[in-house]
Amino acid sequence: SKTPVRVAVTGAAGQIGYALLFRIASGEMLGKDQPVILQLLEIPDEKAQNALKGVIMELEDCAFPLLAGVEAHSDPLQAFKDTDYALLVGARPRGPGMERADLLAANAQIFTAQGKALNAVASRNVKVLVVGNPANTNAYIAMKSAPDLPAKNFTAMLRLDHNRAASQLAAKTGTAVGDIKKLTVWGNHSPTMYADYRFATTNGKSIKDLVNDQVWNADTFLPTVGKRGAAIIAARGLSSAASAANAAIDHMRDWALGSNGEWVTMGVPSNGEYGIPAGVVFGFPVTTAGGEYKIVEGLEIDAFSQERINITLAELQGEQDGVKHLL
Ligand code: NAX
Repeated sequence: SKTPVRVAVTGAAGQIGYALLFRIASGEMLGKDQPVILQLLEIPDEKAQNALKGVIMELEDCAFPLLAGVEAHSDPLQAFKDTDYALLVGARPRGPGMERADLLAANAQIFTAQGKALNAVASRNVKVLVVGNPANTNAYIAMKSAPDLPAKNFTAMLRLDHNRAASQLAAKTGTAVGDIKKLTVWGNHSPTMYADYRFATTNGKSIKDLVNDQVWNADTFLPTVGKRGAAIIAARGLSSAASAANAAIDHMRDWALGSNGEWVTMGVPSNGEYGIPAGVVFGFPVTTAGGEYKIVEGLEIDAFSQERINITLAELQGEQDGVKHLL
């Protein structure tokens, strides 16, 4: 059988962690033939470490045949040792009265330290997914703090936005969500993201032609996808967790195992594609194969799309400028 791979997960005792770890351990992320060792990180706080112990007891009690080991850590230098995959879920949430700049600064501290730790001890080919918000900027910070690792291996999660958009389009067109192809979400994981179905098909038919309603696109579809996280908080009293964990699994699985030619959305550092300045971690359409992603190039950007892309890019550059002095 295959040699186990190491998967680090931060924020492992949080609610996304609780929806994520069991699926990684059951083989849904890296394949049903791939043993994994989970290297879990939580803050040193006693309550968090105790909660982590409880999660580990439950992982043990699942008796997953693919789970070759579980470790609990409070130091990223230990949690990231030799890790092949790192899912950075833990982040500082916005507290009452906290300004945006404070939030950025608190997270800059976390992701600078974690980027440095990855740089020091992780596998030289570690694949990093940042889920913790602000996800794109946190991925940018970690990437900048890990100069010895390939920048392209630092990615941010836009897949939840992608999946949310797919589900809205399936409902609108009365087709199965699994039949939707060539959808993408540009930009920042925030309400400014631009879910773009101009190239998308369902059962091979153009969704743009089927919908044929630009007012619905601008006034219903985009706000529904953009505010979906808030709608879930309003309904559930808690932020999305199972769907976020599912998107993290989708992102990593497709990156590791390939998308079979299908488009998926990943937040990845730009090389200048579509006029996005190099280094900005931006949601792009990508295809994946052989453990690598490739940005889909050559798509036409119309005036409406350019305007949307400019808005989400400006927001990201604002975040980036807000942390520059801390890097
Ligand atoms: P929880 O508050 O339930 O869990 C977060 C956990 O992270 C806590 O147990 C906390 O102790 C831990 N933590 C905090 N700082 C840490 C650090 N420096 N090292 C290790 N662990 C640390 O939040 P949860 O609902 O699980 O959400 C986690 C993050 O995902 C949040 O930042 C959230 O905003 C973000 N999300 C991102 C999404 C995306 O699409 N990119 C969607 C879902 C989610 O909102």
